[in-house]
Amino acid sequence: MLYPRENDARAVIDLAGIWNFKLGDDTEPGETCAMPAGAEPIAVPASYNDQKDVPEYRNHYGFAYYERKVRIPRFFEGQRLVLRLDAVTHSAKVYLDGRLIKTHKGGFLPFEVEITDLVTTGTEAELLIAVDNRVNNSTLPIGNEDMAFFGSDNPGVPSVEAAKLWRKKQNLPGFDFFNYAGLNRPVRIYTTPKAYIEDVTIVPDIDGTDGIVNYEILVGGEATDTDVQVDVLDAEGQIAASAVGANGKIKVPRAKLWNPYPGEPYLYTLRVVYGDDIYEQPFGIRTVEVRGTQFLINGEPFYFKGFGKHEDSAFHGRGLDQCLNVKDVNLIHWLHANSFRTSHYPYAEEMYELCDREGIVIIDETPAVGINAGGAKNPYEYPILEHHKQVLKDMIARDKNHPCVVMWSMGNEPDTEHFPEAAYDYWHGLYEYTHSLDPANRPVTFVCCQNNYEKDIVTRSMDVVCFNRYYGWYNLSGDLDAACYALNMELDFWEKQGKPVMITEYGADAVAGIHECVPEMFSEEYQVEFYKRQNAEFDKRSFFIGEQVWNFADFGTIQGVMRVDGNKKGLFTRERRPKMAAHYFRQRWGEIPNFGYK
Ligand code: BDP
Repeated sequence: MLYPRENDARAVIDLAGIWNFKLGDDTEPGETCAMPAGAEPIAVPASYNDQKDVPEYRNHYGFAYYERKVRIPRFFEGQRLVLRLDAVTHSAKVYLDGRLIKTHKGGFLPFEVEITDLVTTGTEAELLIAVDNRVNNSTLPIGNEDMAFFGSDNPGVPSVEAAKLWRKKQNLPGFDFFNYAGLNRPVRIYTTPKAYIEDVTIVPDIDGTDGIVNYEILVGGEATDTDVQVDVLDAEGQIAASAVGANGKIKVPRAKLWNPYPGEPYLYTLRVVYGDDIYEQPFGIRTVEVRGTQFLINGEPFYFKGFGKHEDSAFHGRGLDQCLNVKDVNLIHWLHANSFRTSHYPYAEEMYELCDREGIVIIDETPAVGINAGGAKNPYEYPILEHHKQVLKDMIARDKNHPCVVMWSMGNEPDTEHFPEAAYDYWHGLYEYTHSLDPANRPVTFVCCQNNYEKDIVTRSMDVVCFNRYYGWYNLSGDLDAACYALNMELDFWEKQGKPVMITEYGADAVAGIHECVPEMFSEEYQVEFYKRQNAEFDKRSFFIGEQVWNFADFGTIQGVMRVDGNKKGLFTRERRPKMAAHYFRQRWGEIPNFGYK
């Protein structure tokens, strides 16, 4: 799906601003819907939860209603009009003048609906969006209504069933990040001519010093007799190569490659013209490949230095915050890091555009988190497979052209121990499906859970082994000697699989400001020691291709006995102040090159 861009042929109306808002309940609205009375102001895009300090906003369960008027200017007459919603978390029902025009499931990917025939230019229409924040065993991420992951649902009385009678209905997510909801990303209306460019796919390659641009253009709408014209523009806007036709292969002589920062992340633009329509798609010329135990970018062995992140900040919740994104990218540069994983859902498209431009490498992850009931039941019996496939399809359709995206992560920490065969069938099937979806055939992985890796038969079948481990924190707590011993046992195991291996989460909570001479858990010193000791082990292993710490910054979580004011495993606080560990990594990563370290 193309990102909405303005140009000589297309206009975009951004519906950001203050909307009318009203909390509902878990009753699903039907084919028609009116805005409930008593609306309150709400900012869009942003999560609603922290915009008003009442428990009803914070802990809401069910539908919430967003409403505003939209007016399509008269001079848009004759254009095709599309309403695009970038992320409605977790599901949406969209109404225009009270009539249902679109439903969508999944809170982290865009969807759109053509409204050309549903609105009259020069008059006002009412846009109403009903947003459902509930998570359950059929959504991604998973919420398990019988068992909270980080909260406690044990009422302390003999009958859990009885307790349910007086317990308020609530989301019990199978993940620790706060269940921020609402219109988290932009809502826009864009125009195209009636005959339009529907999709652009670019698969770059390198041939000696030349760049190869394989492209495919999909067109839609009214038939025209004009052909598709494509130009490759260099960073100065000069034409570097051209072609005619809806698909083909273009050679860019002496191409400049896209390289991770501090290398140059050079960007070209594919300018597509079809009849009256124009679309300009930025792209980079670079290759990605797994060979033996190495992960190659442009043929060179790359070492991942970075983190798992979250889209999370005060007031905005999970709402798009461009200022924070720029700040984070600059902090990533400050740390001499080169990569992150979009744990645990695809991020806003604006962040990928920034990372293309700034040369930051992304492992792109779906919201498939929480497929794990700790062995209590087989999570592969949850009705999620079709939705998971849809999410993979939509994520790849959205992100396939980004040079920053080098690998797909199908999900995070599922159960692979208690139902190993079911896990294999589920994840390996999806692995093949994901490969079939990506025209550029990037490496595919998922992130293995902190469970018994010997029983797990699926992680070893991925292109890259990605594992999360908390030796010295959740297990062997406070004992870094034992932690290193266990880590080495595990590294010995992974070494035998003959795959590139990286750690995608490890870390210790550290409350900024707690200092100790003898490092103990929750102090900044312990967090540094934890990393120093384990990094020293990683450095001894040649098949080990990267370290991504958990987490870039402290983040908001569900309340529960495991968390004091959120998850504190950040290198930075939630306000982006560095902890000692940030300074430690800045030094370490400054000495580790992007290429050729292993
Ligand atoms: C891992 C999860 C991550 C959590 C982390 C933690 O992948 O989302 O935040 O543990 O507990 O299991 O800090």
